[in-house]
This record gives sequence, structure tokens and C-alpha cells, in this order.
Amino acid sequence: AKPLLRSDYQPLDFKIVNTDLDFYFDTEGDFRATVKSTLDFERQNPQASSFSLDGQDLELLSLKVNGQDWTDYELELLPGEGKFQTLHIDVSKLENLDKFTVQIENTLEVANNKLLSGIYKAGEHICSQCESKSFRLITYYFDRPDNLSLFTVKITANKEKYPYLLSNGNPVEKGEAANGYHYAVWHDPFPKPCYLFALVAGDFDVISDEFTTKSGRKVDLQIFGEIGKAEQLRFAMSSLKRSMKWDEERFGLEYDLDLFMIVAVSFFNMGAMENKGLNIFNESALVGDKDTATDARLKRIDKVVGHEYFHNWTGDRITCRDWFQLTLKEGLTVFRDQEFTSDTFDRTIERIESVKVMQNFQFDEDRGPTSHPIRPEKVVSQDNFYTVTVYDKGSEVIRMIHTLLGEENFQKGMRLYVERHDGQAVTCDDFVAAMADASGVNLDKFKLWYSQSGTPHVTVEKKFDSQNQILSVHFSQITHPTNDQAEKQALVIPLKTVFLNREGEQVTGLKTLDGELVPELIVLENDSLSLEIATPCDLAVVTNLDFSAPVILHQEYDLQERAFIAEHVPNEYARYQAVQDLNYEIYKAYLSGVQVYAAQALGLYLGVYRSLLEKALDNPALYAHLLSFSSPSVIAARFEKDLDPLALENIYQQVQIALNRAHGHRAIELLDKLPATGAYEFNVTQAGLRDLRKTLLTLATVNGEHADKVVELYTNADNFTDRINVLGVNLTNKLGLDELEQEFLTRYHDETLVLDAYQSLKAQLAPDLEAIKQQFTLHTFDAHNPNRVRSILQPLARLNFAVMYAQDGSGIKFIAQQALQADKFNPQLSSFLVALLLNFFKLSARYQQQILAELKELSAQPLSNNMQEKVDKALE
Ligand code: DPP
Ligand code: ZN
Repeated sequence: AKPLLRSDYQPLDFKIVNTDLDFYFDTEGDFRATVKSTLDFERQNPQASSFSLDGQDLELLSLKVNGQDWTDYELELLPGEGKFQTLHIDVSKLENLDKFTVQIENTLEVANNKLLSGIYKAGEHICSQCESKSFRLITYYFDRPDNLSLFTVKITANKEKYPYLLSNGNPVEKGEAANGYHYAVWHDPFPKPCYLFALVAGDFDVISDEFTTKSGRKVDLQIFGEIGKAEQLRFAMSSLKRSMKWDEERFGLEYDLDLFMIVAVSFFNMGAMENKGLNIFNESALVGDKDTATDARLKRIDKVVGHEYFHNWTGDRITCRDWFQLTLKEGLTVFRDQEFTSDTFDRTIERIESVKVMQNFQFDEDRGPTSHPIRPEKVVSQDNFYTVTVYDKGSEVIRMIHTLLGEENFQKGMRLYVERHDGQAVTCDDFVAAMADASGVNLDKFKLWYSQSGTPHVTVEKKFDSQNQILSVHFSQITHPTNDQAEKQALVIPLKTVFLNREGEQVTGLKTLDGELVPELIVLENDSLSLEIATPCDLAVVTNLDFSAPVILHQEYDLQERAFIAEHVPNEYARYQAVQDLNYEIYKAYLSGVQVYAAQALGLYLGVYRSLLEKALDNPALYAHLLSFSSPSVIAARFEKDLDPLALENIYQQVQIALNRAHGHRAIELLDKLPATGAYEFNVTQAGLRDLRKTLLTLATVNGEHADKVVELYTNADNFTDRINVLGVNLTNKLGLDELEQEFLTRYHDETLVLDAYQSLKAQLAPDLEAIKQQFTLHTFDAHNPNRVRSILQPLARLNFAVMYAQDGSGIKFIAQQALQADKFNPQLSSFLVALLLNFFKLSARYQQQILAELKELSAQPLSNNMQEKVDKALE
């Protein structure tokens, strides 16, 4: 398919201002549904006399204009896979082209729709997913985000099978229909683009609550889930209420309808969807309690419920003009959900987790074949741009604006943005303009972050002149060419920086030679920047604190210095980063092949590790991170080329053994000292303790000893986190506790999401491909369900290097075949799977050849646009 360019945007000649949809679901057999749409048009361009509507896999039954049968149309079938259509309608014969009504009747695929887009069956339920371009699977429309319309929706279906009939906005009317059917009518008073349309029909358990907004309006809250699982929705309800409160308190944004509904479905490509007043969620991001979800998944539920709720303002009330602007709503809303999590739980831990996403995933995307700016220039399949770049780097860009402006000015900017653009479809430029105008801070140069791809490398060099007592610090930046963009320019890079003395204390009030105070935020705006600081003694420079800019930092340290910073830096985030850097140095020392160097590095690390163990009780959540030696997959993310995954795996195992020898007994001692967690509660302290306990148990049992401690934790566990942690330790260290695994499988036989977590663990630790294939035989497995497929294949590709990168190339071939198979029915899933192979560019020659050979074979097959776009970029 032909790529779309950002520069090609054309405003609409006509707009659909009212949209009336009347659905009839005759749900017998392999049914298609029928919809009658009544669309009120208003002309925008006085010269225009025709327009084109998007459709996909629709059957047109009738077309009327102003109530008359209309024959001035042409239905064009576009070539290629996917049954794309364009309905060209000529209205030049009308007397009044400024306002008219079009009525369309068509059928749409439901029962056989395996795309999980448009309207489809999710198990027994009927649900919709329209973002970004899937409303066209429902009816002919301007399937683009800049057509804002008022929606009225009528749904008719079998009453017994589909007692709940839901759509956006407020319920208007319901009643009985013939043959045991019933209907419901919904009206949404806020104009919206069609990607925010939603429809749900089915039988559910529902829990209800209410929230009173700051201006005193009562809002009914309802969450719908699988029958029998109502209890597992309670946590999400508490998240929703806290999200609503937080958005009022921190952003001054209040909910606007009288009803807010969330529905959990079992088949869903994304995490969740922010449809106006009717969010639809992948059950994995909504359903869970202490007995079925880990602390980490509950935290994710909290975050995603917040994220989708926050979209009500940043996405729904103010939406995107075109899909190139996706980061306008996603980058901003990720920033908002990160702030929500930080304010709710622990700011440092949240920062560490967000930075991990950048360093472990986004940096690779940005140096690989699919590199793109947060606001892309060229797109074949929009589905392929729901990326860590658009979302997470997008959020980092918003965070830099926040850092440059400060909270107060940032909130002023938000207020101006809402005041100017409420009810509009706008661009990233509009957002930045509001921020700049409200704060008086010029962001013209900063805006390059929106259009330039690639990760800047920032180098910090320092020299201390003891004679003249001058510390010179030199910052420089460079962004290497990326697959999509050859020329790069200097970016505005805000670097939070502190200086440490020999005791590890922060030195403040430093001045440059001309008497200027050295700011804590150093803003690098050009290729380089030099500081000459007056100081009687040498200082360590610790920069990019809190990851104030999404850059790769290079700083010459010797190992001793790194170890010193890791042990002494007074800032928790900086300590985390220093320990990460030290871990990387250990791998590099081993890879150098120089044994003395490796031994020296390991010795240093073991020393630092001991002091970290001693501090662990100060902050269990943080030290659980600090005490986990970086896994091969984390280290792999640091590589730009010549990566040998199996070599990393090998080093990891050696270091684990060394850690166990040196500190296994200390881990046991500390385990015995850990305060009792008490009855399960979901909070930072308890979750931190559970995390730390797992880290220590893993360390203590590397050589198979102390299995009794592991059994004890399982036996006493009152929650899922401890149980799955035990299973993880058992499998990681091959403790052979098969009866525990059996107990687990019996206990959770009917909990699909729990078994997803189990299968992930098995896939991550499977000894060979046969053991992976074995996972496909579990009773819950369904190749059409993305949650099932991803929970096996993602850990295989990302975490199980031994099987994924087996000599004979079988792991790589397996992923390629799975992608091709999924491409036949779900291009979003296949495109996700093929992306697991797109790290080839950084692998050493053998792996690179194996992957490219598989990709070439794929490219010889007929592929969906989604998959074709990625394969083409890889082979370019
Ligand atoms: N549902 C996805 C999200 O919220 C896309 N909008 O990010
Ligand atoms: Zn979002």
C-alpha cells in the first residue's frame, strides 16, 4: 500500500455533524450485523460537490440522500488484502449542497471478524474497537479524527444472550422488540470522532459505585466483567475513583458525563481503549485481585485505568487532527498516568520503571529499522505507530517541557490548551504553542524533538586543574543517522546535574569563573557546552539525574569511581543508574576476555553488592531492583552492534554463581530479618518486601540449597505474588519442586490470566523449543487470543536467549512462522510478533543472517499491510 505523508493533510470539504446509527444483531450462526446510518452533512468548502467515504468489508444495501434513492455514487474496491473500499458520492444534483442528509444501509462482519477491530465477538460478548481506522469496518464514514459528530446509537439484539446493550454517553430509551429481542438507545452529548465510538452487547457481572465531582455533580460508575468475577473488579473501581479525584486535584480537570462505564473483554489487541464514557479494556489490564494478580499487574491495572480515564480530556474532549499527531494525546496521557502513579505510590520507583521502558525498548526501536520521530512523517499502517516511541518517548518530551517550565507554568499551559482547544481536533504544534504562550518560555528550538528521530548521545568530559582550582566540564551531543532520517541537528537537552565531593556529599552553591551560579538544570542547546567551575577540590559530576532527558550518556569513569558513586551518591535514582552502569561494566569486563580484568570487576561488584545488602531494609522496593544483577536482555539493550546473546547468558550464570558463593548466606540472614509482611495489602512497603524476598530467595538458592525456604513461602502465602514468585525461583534455580507447580495448576485451573503469567514463566525458562510448544497444549490456549499468544512468544523472544538464539536457528524460525500464521487473521498480532525479530541489526553475523533469511522468506508471501511495512523496512 502507498504510504501517507504528514504533509499531505487536507481539511474536509464536508463534515458529518450528526451520526445516527441503528444496529440490528441477528446473532444466529456466522452472522453479519445490519446497520442503518443517518448522517447530517454540512459543507465546509463552498466549491465542493462530492466526497468519499471509507469502508472495509462492508456490503452496501441502500443509499439515500435527503430521503431519495441515490444513484450518483461509485463504490471502489481497493486492491490488496483487507477488502478496503471507497464510496464516492456525488451530490452536485442537490439544490442545497450546504446541508443534506445521507442514509446508508449496510451489513458488517461480526461472527467471522477475527481482526479484533470494528465490531467482533470477544468470546460470548460483542464489542467494538475503532481506533485508529476501524470504524470503516462498521459503516461508510469519514474515518479520520477531525470529523467531530454527535452520536445517537440504537442497538437491537437477543435479550437473553445480550441483556446489556451499551454505547457512549447517556441511556435514552430501552424496550422490547419482536422474537425475544430488545433494544437500547444511547446519546452522547459531546461531539466526537468516530474512533471513540463504542458498542458492547452481552451478559456481564457489574459492580457499581459513584463519584461526586468537585463541583458537586454525582457520576454513576459501572464496571462490567465476566460472570462470577465481580470481586476481581473491585480494585479497578478504586483505581477509577482515585483517578477521577487526582485529575481534579493535580490538573483541575473534572468528569463531564453523568455515567462512566468500563467493560472488560477477553479478546483485545491493545491494553485498553478510551471510548467516550464507555472504556473497553483487555481484561488483563482491568481484572484482578490479590489472589489472581501480582503486585506488578495490580499496579498496571491502576495505571491503565488512570490512563484511559485521563484521556477523557487529553484525547476525547481535545483530540488529534490527524493520526500523525497521535503523540499529542498519547505522550501527554502517558505523562499524566506516570504522574498519577508517582503521586499514588513511589516517585523514584515509578521513574525507574518508566526509564527501563525507554532504555530497554525505545532506544532499540530508535536505532533499528522502524525508527521514527514521536510525530512520524510517513506511515503505511497506522497500527504500526502505537509504539514506545510515540507513547513513552512522547511522554519524555512532555516531561522535558514540564522540567523546563516547572509545575506551575506547565499547569498554566494545560489550562490555556484546554481553554483554546476544548471540542477541537488539533496538532502537536497547538499544544506546544499553548505551553509557550502561557509560560513565556520560548519552545521554538525545543520542538525539534517532535520531528527528529534517534537517541542523542551526550558525552560529559571533565578535567580538574588543581593548581588553579578549576573544574572544567564539557558537555557535547550527537545524534547518529537513523534508518528514516540521515541529517540530525542539535536538540535542547535539559540535564539535571549534581556535583559530589570525595565523601559522596552533594556540593551546592558552585560558581563559574565569572561568578555565575551553576544551575541544577544545565540546558545543552547546541553541539556542546563548557563550564569552568571554581572549586578547591575535584568533584564527581552526576548528570541526567532522574533521566531528565531521554539520551544515552557517556562518561569516562574508572571502575573504582563507578563503584564509589554506586555506594555513595545521595540520590536514589542516581544510585540505581550507577548500579546499572556498574552491572554493564561487569559484562564488558567478562566479554573483554581478559581474566584479570574480569576478576577485578567482579571483586568490586561483590563489594558494592555487600554494602547494598546492608542498606536493603532502608527501602526494600528500591533495593530489590539494586540487588538484581542485570539480566542478559537488559544488557542486550545497551548494545548497538555485534551482540552475542548466548555469551551474555553465559556471563549472567557465572555471576549468579559468584554472587551466591559470596553472599548466599547473607541473603539467608537478611531473609530471616525481613519484617513480616502481614495480611496482604497492596502498598509500596508490602510490594517492596515481596520483591526483595524474591530477589534474596533467588540468590540464596542458586546452587539448589535452601529449597525449604521456598516451600515455606509458598505454604504461607496469602497472595498470588508470593505464589508465582516461588514458582519463578523454583524454575530459575531448578529446585524440582514439582508438587508446588501441580498445586498451583490445580488451584488456578480456571483463572486464564493467572495461567498466562504461568505460561510466560515457563516460556522464559523453557530448556528447548519442545517445551515451548508444550505450552500450546494447555487447556486455556487459543491461537486467536492475543493475550495467550503474546504471553508465550514475547518471553521466549525477549528473555529466553538460549532457546531463541539456538545454533540451528530454530527459535528464530519459530517466531517467523508464528507471525506468518497470525497474519492470516490478525495483522496487529502478526506485526507485533514480527517486531520481535527486528533487533537483527545489533546481533553478531550468524544471528543476523538467520533472521534476515527468515524475513526474506516472509517477504515472498502475501502479507498484511501491517506486517509488510515492517518486513520492508527491515530488508530496505
Ligand atoms: N487505547 C490505546 C491507549 O489508550 C489507544 N488509544 O493508549
Ligand atoms: Zn492512550
